[in-house]
Amino acid sequence: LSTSPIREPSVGQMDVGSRIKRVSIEGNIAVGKSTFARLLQKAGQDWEVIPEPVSKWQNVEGTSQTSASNLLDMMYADTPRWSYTFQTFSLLSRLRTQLQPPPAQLLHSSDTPVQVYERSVYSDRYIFALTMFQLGCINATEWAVYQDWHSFLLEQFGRLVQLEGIIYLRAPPETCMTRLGMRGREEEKGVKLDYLQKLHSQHESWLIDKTTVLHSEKLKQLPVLVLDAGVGFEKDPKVQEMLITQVKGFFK
Ligand code: TTP
Repeated sequence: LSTSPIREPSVGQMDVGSRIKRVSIEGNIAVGKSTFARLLQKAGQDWEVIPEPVSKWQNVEGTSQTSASNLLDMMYADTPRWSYTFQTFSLLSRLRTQLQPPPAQLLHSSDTPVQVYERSVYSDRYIFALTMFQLGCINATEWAVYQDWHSFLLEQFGRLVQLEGIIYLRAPPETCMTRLGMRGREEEKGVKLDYLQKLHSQHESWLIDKTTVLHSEKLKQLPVLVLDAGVGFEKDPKVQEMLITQVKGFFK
């Protein structure tokens, strides 16, 4: 287990407007973001985890005329038809969840309160929507409309969900493929290794090589903590402790 040799400023060195620091956990599908988020929650009372609203995507509320639908399933079953709709909805549901006011105990905590997001509005755009556009599953018009929505929503609300850092759980796509198979989420049955490889390269371009063209310079300068998630950490207390120590160092 090791961290990346890339040296970044720590979160604590950043000029933070509020006492609460916001950090997102990024990484490939099935790398273990939720497991890691739960670990963080257990390790620090001043850390609140905001889970990803996957269940909302699996159960989009119906109206009096329509029944509920599973948009995640629809997206995997007919990707070119549903990717744009999926990305627009995931952006909306994520923003709505992340805009909820923090619990009072977090605001009044004496230490450094941290909100941990599972993914962010940035991975929505620069990992998934961009990949779908590059694969031809979102057309040029849909991509333009999506980006327009994204930029507008961030102009309006970005300040309230602004990140001070990113934790990148990095693992080979083959490892993620194995973990994805083990968890057996019904909708993901058709996911192939080459899709995970593409998403992996997208994470690398954004968070390691910094070659993704981002909408803001500030975003490019966010500190990134790279953690090796290739080693299974779910059941190994020693590995967990090592990872937590690295995260605590990042917050100093
Ligand atoms: P992930 O956000 O990768 O969540 P996960 O449950 O795989 O995370 P982990 O196992 O690391 O805890 O993706 C959830 C599902 O939604 C996955 O099938 C990919 C899909 N998805 C998209 O297609 N587009 C998106 O923008 C997002 C955020 C997810």
